[in-house]
Amino acid sequence: MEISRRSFLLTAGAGFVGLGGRAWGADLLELGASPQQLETPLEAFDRLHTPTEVFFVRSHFGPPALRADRALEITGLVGTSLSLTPDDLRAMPSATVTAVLICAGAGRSLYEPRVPGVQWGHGAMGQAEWRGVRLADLLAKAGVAKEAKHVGLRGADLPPMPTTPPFYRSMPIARALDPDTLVAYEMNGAPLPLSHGGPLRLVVPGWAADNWTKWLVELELQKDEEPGFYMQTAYRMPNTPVHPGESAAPESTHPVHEFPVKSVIARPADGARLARGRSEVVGVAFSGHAGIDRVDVSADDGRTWTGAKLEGEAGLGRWQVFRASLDLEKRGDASVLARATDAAGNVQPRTPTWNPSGYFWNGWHRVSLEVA
Ligand SMILES: Nc1nc2c(c(=O)[nH]1)N[C@H]1C(S)=C(S)[C@@H](COP(=O)(O)O)O[C@H]1N2
Ligand SMILES: [Mo]
Repeated sequence: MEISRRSFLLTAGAGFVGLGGRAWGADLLELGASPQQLETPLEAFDRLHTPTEVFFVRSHFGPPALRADRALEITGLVGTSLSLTPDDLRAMPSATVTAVLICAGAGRSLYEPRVPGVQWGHGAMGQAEWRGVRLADLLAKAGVAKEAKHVGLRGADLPPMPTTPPFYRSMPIARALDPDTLVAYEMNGAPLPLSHGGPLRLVVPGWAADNWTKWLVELELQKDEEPGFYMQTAYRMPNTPVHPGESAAPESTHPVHEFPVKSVIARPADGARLARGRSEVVGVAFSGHAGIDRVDVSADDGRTWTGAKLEGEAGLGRWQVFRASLDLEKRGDASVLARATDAAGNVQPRTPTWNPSGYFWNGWHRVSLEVA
């Protein structure tokens, strides 16, 4: 794996301007070039909204051509098939949610033994304010037939070869009707950039990013789950732990939906050299099951913990910033850990259970330091 620190200017966002035009000490990290896989530098995880310029980018085949007026078709088991342009959506009542977008493979590189796939560190995540139309409103407009149990989700991006399966997904109708499920056209107050699925993408707070279809062109109301590789094979977890080298039978797996409770430290940075004394620890914490209840930090490998202060609104699939002060008394090597607990009682584990696709790594985040 090669990580370069070249500058990647993404399409227009919230116009974050730093000294000398440079907004961040570190730019997006390139984990793949074709298609682009870009990871957010951890220093950005000290705030409620991740600036669009440093928001991670991932897709299976790369973006389709930019077409700001690309229509969305609503088809299948509906009263009336619809074709709606982004302007049609903008003319409808809008809804706004602040929610975490996290790749199911975030943290994959930390599993031992290693699992094939993009070797993400902690940066395959971000939180944005998403604005769009409730999917429930669109479905009501089309009129959903009783037999419809799933919504097929298709994007405009196509695989490189006809033999490669397309990234077609579906979601159960109940999740589609959740008032927080949106078809978004804005991210952080600006039109959704192409790299993040513009003009239209799905927003599914609390669920992993594979459910957040980008470049959305078709919603098909159907009886069954979408067939094909990206539903039946990929994005599934074993129901009971399997050992490295083993695989689970498809019927003893479940789809990757709610992401587990997790926290990530933005500061101090791994490898930092700090002066002896009190040091501030800042980061973000979230869960796909419930709001965050508490975050604790430790400077003694988890023997004792200190409660952190939480900032922002608590909510399922929404991150809060945590802040704590730790006394680093001894000179030499040190490390700081963070551990989040959600309101449903889920506690971030020291090490998560290994799984064959390396999904949902949510172990305690450890940063190693030198105290001088
Ligand atoms: N149409 C389409 N949507 C997609 C994908 C894709 O390949 N094609 N990748 C998914 C995955 S795996 C991730 S992690 C997120 C990444 O969203 P981002 O690039 O806005 O961060 O998009 C999701 N939506
Ligand atoms: Mo992903």
